[in-house]
Amino acid sequence: AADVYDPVRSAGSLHLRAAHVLEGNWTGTSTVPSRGLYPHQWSWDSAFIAIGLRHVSPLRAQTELETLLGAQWGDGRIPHIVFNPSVPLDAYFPSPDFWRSSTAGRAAGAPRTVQTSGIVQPPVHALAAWLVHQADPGLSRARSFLPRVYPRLAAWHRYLLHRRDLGGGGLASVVHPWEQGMDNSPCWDAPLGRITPAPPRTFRRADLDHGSAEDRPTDLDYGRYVRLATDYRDGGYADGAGAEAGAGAGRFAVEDPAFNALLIASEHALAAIARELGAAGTARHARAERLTAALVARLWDPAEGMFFCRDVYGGGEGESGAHGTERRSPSGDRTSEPCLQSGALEAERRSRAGDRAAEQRAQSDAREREQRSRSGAHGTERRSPSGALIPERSVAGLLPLILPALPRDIATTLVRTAGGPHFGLGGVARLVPSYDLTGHAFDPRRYWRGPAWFNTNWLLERGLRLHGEHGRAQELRSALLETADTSGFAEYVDPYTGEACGALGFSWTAALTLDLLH
Ligand code: 9YW
Repeated sequence: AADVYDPVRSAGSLHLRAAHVLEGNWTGTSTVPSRGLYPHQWSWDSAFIAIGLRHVSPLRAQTELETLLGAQWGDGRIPHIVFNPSVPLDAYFPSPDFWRSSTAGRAAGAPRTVQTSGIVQPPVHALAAWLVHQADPGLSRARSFLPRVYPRLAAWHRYLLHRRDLGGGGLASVVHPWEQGMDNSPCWDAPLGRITPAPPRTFRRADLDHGSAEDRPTDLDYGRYVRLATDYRDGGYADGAGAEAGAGAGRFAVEDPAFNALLIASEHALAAIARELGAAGTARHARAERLTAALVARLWDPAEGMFFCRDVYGGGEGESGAHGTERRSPSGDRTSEPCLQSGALEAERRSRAGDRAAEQRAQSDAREREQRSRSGAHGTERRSPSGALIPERSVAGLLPLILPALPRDIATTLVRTAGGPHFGLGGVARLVPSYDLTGHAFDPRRYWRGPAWFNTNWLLERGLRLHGEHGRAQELRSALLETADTSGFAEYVDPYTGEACGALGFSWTAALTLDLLH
């Protein structure tokens, strides 16, 4: 029947339509995420876009990354937005006059001519550069693409691994929810709860001109985003000790599993680039493996079978947090998180069900995990602020599946968790949701609190293939292609129905569709 989706029949035209979306969003030097909502260049969007664009124009894909890297700061950071000077200031908030990069960011080496934001986004860039090179090595060599981008990518990783190791355990921290890319994820609720919001009348939300308010972050969250960004700017965008001087209203630092997994995958890609350029690359591979071990040590929760975010400034001595009550995080750390730790939740549920033995088991498991984490049983944690795990199940906690050096048992467990009740892969969910289907904050339409996104599902598809889960990868690939097609390349979709949310004709959705078609 005509209304049954047939991937073979539609593949050709899907390819053309995806390429057409990217054509329409191309500005001449880079690609906007979407014409209406996001009229500038976004950092991790550009990396995903380049990964798809390489199949239609390797030259444009190289240019996309070169334009972004052209706005890199002297300290190595790649800004999360590069502003297009021909777009009116009120088209997007926060605009260049908010970030004031060329003045407030001078000490950190912000560029003088181009205006940018001062925060970062996940480091997908070295991975993108390597994939773009591989699409047309001849063109890449003729244009010296890799020799030109390599030093910039290396400086970017140096910035993240040194200036942003705020937890002291070897991983990079994000200092703003926008940096992790999943703006209003429930993972940020507890650490954000400690931040005093900027007053609502001091800023204007341009995002509400384009998206429906029910799908977007709340005003209260927005006030906190603005406060954090203002404090960072007023501290000259300094990190670490310098940052604390500028932070008046509270501190935010989170080690996120997706951000760090992407950094590690990109470190493996940098090793491959180094080899292509005639160096050994072995030191970088070794570093990527050490980072994988640090990721497991600091963020893996064996009892929950997934990775969690670490709230670096959470759970400190005497801290009661904005919500007053101290709770236990998934690994038993103290946290000011408002919802119950899952071991405790399980004990409570079993107790209600009258299952005394299971209840005691759950309680003693929780105690054991607490002791393990207090005594630093994972071994590699240094003292300094180690914080607490945040007991919210985000898709970010599955994305380390993209890592080649992930221990086999962890990869197997992650696949099982993805297919279980919280994420519904291959079961109740059409695409893997951004947040726990059974979670207290789940909302199938509100941005990063439930809807499914194409970039995270594309990463999962890659991870499944990497770890030999070809059947599941194939299923997810088909679901992605079908949903991209039927949703009009939506920004994100309802994870159950695939119904379109946010902007249509969204660049990374089109780009990753192209990549899956190849
Ligand atoms: C915003 C551009 C960006 C993405 C982020 C996404 C959203 C910007 O859009 O943030 O104004 O909310 O959360 O991941 O890079 O597509």
